[in-house]
Amino acid sequence: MMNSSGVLHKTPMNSSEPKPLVAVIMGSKSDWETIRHASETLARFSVPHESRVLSAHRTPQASTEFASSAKERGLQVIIAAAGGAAHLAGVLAAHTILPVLGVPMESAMLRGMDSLLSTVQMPAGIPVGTLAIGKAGAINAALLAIAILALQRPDLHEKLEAFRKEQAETILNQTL
Ligand code: RP5
Repeated sequence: MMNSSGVLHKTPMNSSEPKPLVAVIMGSKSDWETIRHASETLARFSVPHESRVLSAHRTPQASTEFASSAKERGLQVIIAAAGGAAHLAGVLAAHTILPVLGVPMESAMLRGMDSLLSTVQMPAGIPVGTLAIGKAGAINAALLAIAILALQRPDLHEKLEAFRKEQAETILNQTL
């Protein structure tokens, strides 16, 4: 879990908290400012989730161990955010059959095109569902994770319907 000040926790702070269904993994703490929007969206829908830093390159063993045990820990969807040589989502996907949603981070040098291409161009057989670069991708990864959970959870389906309705009404009521 990661608290509001960005401090990372590997496990829920309180053992009475529900087990996380979604993991929000990021390649660096520097990604938090963007990927926190995924965490906030999951929280808005009251979806239990955990957030932590794991790097395909800097912590390769911990990354593969996390993905290999994710399903048995009760996780149902993994969101993976990384920038630059963004191999995190692909590496996690290689070690689990859970759905992995990749969010390319906007990089300083190439504005996220490097992140996008290295996340999206997976070889056939190991899928990563890749979202947009940056904040929109972070929010949509969470919404897609919720939609996946909603296939078995009518309460989440209803919340998604309500969210869409509210979003449309907000736009239609805008004044210029
Ligand atoms: C990637 O390198 C991370 O996902 C991050 O987007 C980027 C830069 O990381 P830092 O150098 O800020 O830790 O692995």
